[in-house]
Amino acid sequence: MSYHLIIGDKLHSSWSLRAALALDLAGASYTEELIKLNQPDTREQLLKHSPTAKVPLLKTEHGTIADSLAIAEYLVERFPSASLWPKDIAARAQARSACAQMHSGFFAMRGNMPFDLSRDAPLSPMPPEVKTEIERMLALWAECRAASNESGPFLFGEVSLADAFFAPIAVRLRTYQVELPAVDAAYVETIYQWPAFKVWQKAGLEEAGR
Ligand SMILES: N[C@@H](CCC(=O)N[C@@H](CS)C(=O)NCC(=O)O)C(=O)O
Repeated sequence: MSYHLIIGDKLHSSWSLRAALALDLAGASYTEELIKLNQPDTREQLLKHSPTAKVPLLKTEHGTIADSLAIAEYLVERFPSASLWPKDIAARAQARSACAQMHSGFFAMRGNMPFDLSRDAPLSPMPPEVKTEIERMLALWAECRAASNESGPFLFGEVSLADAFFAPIAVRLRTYQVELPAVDAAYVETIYQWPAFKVWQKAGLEEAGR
């Protein structure tokens, strides 16, 4: 079965990036269709595929799946041998919890630090609620590391869906030049060295004419 992923601009669509990384982790073969966001006809184009009018969308033999988290869980079912979540049940529970927190929260960071792969400038001034959320994010990442018994540079040791969900945060921390403790700076670098991320980043920067 081949899948068809509908995404927004790679430069700007953080939720699309999560789904693409999840597909890469699964080892799924898929085709890709990019709908430019913030255009006069964006909504019309998106509505052709889903009443959500949002990306990412994954077209499958089981219908069109809307929402990055639902896409991720579908891939977990379809590619059981890919171990998309950590193998240990406690780590897996914490990985799911962390992704759900990302999915339903961190609105100050998301709102004040729009995702832009080409950015290289601090957020100035940084609103206190953003600072608080960055601190909470780094604490959450520490909770992930503490819950893992695997070794490796990713949040739960070996790469997992958690890293797909937090890759856009790594991008925000780097592109907004947030000063980080060494362990978090190393994690951001790990994301930037992830081959699937590099492919996306290159395409995103090309969209920006870089
Ligand atoms: N909760 C959704 C969020 C999807 C979302 O907000 N996507 C944005 C792009 S990153 C979108 O499609 N916006 C529609 C628009 O800009 O017109 C998910 O996890 O997939």
